[in-house]
Amino acid sequence: MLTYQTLPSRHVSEFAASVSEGLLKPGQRELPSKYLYDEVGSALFEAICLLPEYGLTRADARLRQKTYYFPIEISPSALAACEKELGQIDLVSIVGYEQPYLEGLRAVAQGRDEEDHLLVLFLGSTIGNFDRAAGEEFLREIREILQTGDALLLGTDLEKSVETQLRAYNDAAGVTAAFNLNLLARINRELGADFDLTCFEHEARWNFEERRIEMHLRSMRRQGVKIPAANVRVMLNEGETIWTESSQKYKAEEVMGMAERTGFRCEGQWVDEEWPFAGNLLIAG
Ligand code: AVI
Repeated sequence: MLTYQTLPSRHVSEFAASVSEGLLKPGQRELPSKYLYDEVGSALFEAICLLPEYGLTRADARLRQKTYYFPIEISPSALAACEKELGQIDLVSIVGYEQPYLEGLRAVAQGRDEEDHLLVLFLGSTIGNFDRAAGEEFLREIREILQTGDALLLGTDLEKSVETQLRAYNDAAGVTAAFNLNLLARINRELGADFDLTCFEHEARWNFEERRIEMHLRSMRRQGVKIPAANVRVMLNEGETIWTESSQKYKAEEVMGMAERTGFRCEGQWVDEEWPFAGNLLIAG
């Protein structure tokens, strides 16, 4: 008997439609990386941030200073954890927005007083999870919401040795593998699918042309999968992969170019000494 978790039907049908579209795509099959972050995925991502191989988060934190915070987050568990953690810090007032980023930012911007200036934080190199063109478009949309003189502090992971980058996305303890495989487990839980997780393996690749890490799930044998809530059946060949996430890596000067093309000027750039990662202070021009 199939048991589905009860979720709002709009959520299930959007998820099912994305899964169906991605898995039936000709050529490279794909699942959108935003679905990696359910409750389990968000907890695993927290664990990833503590891994010795994954230097991004510590680099980001080392470059950061105390600030007031309006967290915008689609994962309710991540938002609650953030409010709980930061709510205890003196002089930090927190109002959480459980919304997609740009919607939340619009709401914050609309609620401000005329004389208030906004400092927008987009940290942890989350921009890297968009492909380069979409990343620029995202910056452009942020710029449209801001007023001249507002600021955006943007975290961007920088290119480093391929070996180090691959280790960051294929850690020895297997946390990133669990994070990636949880996407299939989520499809099983929420869409009643029958992915056999023991027949897939996590793979991290460096794409030299696009300068990004790609996470894939490799089918270890020829196998069929049913996803009832998406009305989909897929046959996967042995060795075929499903592409689940990309993390673009940047050159420091490339970020300045992106800023200029999207209506910002780069006022400051701080690069961490232990892990090439840049905190970029962009001012809306
Ligand atoms: C959220 N994002 C910036 C992480 C990254 O590095 O692309 C997600 C992640 N995927 C695997 N490890 C971490």
